[in-house]
Amino acid sequence: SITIYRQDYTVPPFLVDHIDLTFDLGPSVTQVKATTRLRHNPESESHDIVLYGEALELVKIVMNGKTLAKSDYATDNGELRIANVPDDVTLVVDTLIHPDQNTSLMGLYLSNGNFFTQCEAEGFRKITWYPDRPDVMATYTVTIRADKEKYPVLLSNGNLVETGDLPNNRHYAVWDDPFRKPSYLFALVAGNLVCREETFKLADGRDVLLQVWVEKNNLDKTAHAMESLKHSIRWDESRFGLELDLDRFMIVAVSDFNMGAMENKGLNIFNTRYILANPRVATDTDYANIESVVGHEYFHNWTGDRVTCRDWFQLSLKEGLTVFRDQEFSADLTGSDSGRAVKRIEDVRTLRQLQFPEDAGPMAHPVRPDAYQEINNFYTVTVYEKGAEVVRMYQTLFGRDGFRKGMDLYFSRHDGNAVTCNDFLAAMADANGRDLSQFERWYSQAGTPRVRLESHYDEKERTLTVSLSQFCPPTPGQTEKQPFLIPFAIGLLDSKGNDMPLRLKGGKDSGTSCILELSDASQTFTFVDVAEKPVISALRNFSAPVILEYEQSDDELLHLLSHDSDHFNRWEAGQRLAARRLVSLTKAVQDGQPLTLDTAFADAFRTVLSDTSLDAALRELALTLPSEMMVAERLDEIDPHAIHQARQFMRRTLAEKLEKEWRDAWDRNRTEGTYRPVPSDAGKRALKNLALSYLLALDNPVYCQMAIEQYNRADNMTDRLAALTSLVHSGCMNRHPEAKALLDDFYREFENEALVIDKWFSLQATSPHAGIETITTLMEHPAFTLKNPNRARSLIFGFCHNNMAQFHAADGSGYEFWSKNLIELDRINPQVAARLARCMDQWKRYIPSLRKPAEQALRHVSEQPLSRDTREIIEKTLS
Ligand code: DPP
Ligand code: ZN
Repeated sequence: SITIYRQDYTVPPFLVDHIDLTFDLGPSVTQVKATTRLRHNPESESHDIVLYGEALELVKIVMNGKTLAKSDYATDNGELRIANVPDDVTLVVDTLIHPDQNTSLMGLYLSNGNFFTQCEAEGFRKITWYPDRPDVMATYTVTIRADKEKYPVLLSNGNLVETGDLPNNRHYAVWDDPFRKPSYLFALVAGNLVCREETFKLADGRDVLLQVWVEKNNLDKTAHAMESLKHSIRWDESRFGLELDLDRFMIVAVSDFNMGAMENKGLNIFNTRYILANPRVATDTDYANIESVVGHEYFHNWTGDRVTCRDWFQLSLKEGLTVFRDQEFSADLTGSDSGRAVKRIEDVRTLRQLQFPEDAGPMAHPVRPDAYQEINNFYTVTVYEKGAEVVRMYQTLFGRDGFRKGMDLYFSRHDGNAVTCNDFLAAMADANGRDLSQFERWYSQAGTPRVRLESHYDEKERTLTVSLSQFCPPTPGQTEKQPFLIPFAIGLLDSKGNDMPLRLKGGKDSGTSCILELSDASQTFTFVDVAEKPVISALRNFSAPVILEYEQSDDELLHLLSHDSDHFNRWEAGQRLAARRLVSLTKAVQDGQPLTLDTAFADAFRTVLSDTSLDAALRELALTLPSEMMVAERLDEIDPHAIHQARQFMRRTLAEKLEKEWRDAWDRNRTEGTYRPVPSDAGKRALKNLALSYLLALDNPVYCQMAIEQYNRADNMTDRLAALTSLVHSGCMNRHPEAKALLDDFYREFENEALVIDKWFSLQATSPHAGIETITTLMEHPAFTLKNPNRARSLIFGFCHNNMAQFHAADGSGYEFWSKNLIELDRINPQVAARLARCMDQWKRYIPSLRKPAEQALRHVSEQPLSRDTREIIEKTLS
């Protein structure tokens, strides 16, 4: 495969002023006519027009009125080049495409008989030959013609300017988008859909039309998405002064979708999973995800659409920034400090669980990658979540106001343009009068930096010296790293647990929390007037995406767990206490030693569980043990079975020792009245359901019964699904026929709700009791299909990604299952397959007995004909 390098960027030889697109829609054949006005780019030395195309049937190309002969252009590897073209040209390109054969879900395709498009990153080239690159921005006029009965609704970006009837029961609609946009933001939807709509008043008094389009049977699941959209509009107005620039904003839900959602200008297209909700079918987590994804796509209207990326290496310019914005949006909407902390903890958990391993594995890449073979493979947690952490650090360094100044400058400089990560950095630097050249390393260097903390308290001088040093391990292609600029938030607790006033030597008072700026390989900071030996609260609120190496004693961690005013670090202290023990328990399992858990630890958990002054949501987070993946991250060699046993042991022991408290938590956190997906109620449900899952670890029929009753009485999906999941995952299900009947009951009840059936597959696929036979049986279920990404993910990814104990079966059957399905999926949908390929990222760290079958499975896959997407991942994983 060809590797594309960031350094090779050249400006487009021709720019597009306007494109006229006409679609004659048919499922097996669609005709596309593209009329493009091109103009030579004075910044380019080339006079060649370069168009990109894939899986297109070219009918003809007409340039300035003259039909081109085959000899007038050259085609090679998806490129069509017309050499030595005059400065101003009009190109008319006629192509045929075949939506019903398009299983990749890129370009124009069918889902449940309706037409949809997905063009990011390079899907537009599956619609017509075009300079399909983000730095070519044009206005669009789109005419859609289709059968009136089958496709009553015809949508595209911008404003609807004309509709009418055509012969043969066909009709048409014309849409005009006045905002210049790159082709990846183009969208078309045609089909039998209905919408919830509302007129909404913007801050400047303008009325806009908001619509959420779905299939008819889903109209009763659109209220939350609409509410979320209105909240998003208000929030962007008040926090960033950014207004909706259109008269009409549409969201469409589609069941077959590779990603979460897509920010096409004025016509966002969403995976149904991030739109549809009512209490019967959606969990609290679904509600929260919908709010954040609706926000995310809406916020892209400014950070992504109005200011877009110059090239795909700059992806994090829009994604890191927009993830940061959606994180802040969700945090602000909770309306409380503890709500903000809950959101922060969840986001950091995702980063550590998914991004840290990526940064330490074969696919490690900088937030702004230097090279790729297939750009779809770089829609990663590094670009998104680490990218968001990088943006957050500007805010940590400059404060909310300084950050806002930088944003304002960014828009005033770049509105309407395609720019780079460095342009964003420059806006932040200039608005705050600061040289940020060192900060740029966050974009260019891969890997998770490690920060080591050592401290010394001088009783006589009443000083505390804090030494920080940083080191970033090598990553593929980057052996040496330069020091990063790391904002390191710190606080000091006295023996009573109170925050101590901080004063740096030679500096002024810095309140009770301050940011140390670590910029050298190592640096020492001295605090003066420190009245007693403090307990250090380090890296408060996770002020930088680093791994902190600081050995604190159990006593110190227990002190932080009970008293830290920084909610994040209270949670962190509990996680560190638990992780430390999980690592030793794992070693004990491996050495055949007896497993024990100390009373001090159990007591600390008891105290948190019983502390009703703490929000239920925070308690739930604190009492959730680090995942198996997190434990694996702390070990040089991964022994999945030992890790699983260690964690199960800890869960069971905490269940036994805290049985009474878990019971109380289950009893006292029932929510009153009708279901509301608000943070306070959701937190209670989370704690109650965590308690239930601990109690079920006790294998006591009383608790099985309790779960069965919760299932039967539940008036919402959160409680119902939690009860069912606990029954299945605890093994209760296998011992009690009454419980077993519930799985079938659940299926029958929700047979017509695709998203709930996904949950049904996934809860079984992730069960520690689900061996390869269970999974194989599920694969044969009539409701299973590889073609629908959500369904494929629920079962196959559920098993391969989220069922560590079973996927890593000693006989290699899990890996064989993986390779077989990967190969099959790759023929259908390369983008989704390449995600599945990532399950083996860590194979070189497995224990030797697993490394062999893992390598065999990888080699087997690499010997097959593969898509560019999957090939890139497999080769990097093996190298
Ligand atoms: N740009 C989309 C998103 O992250 C993904 N295609 O919002
Ligand atoms: Zn995005």
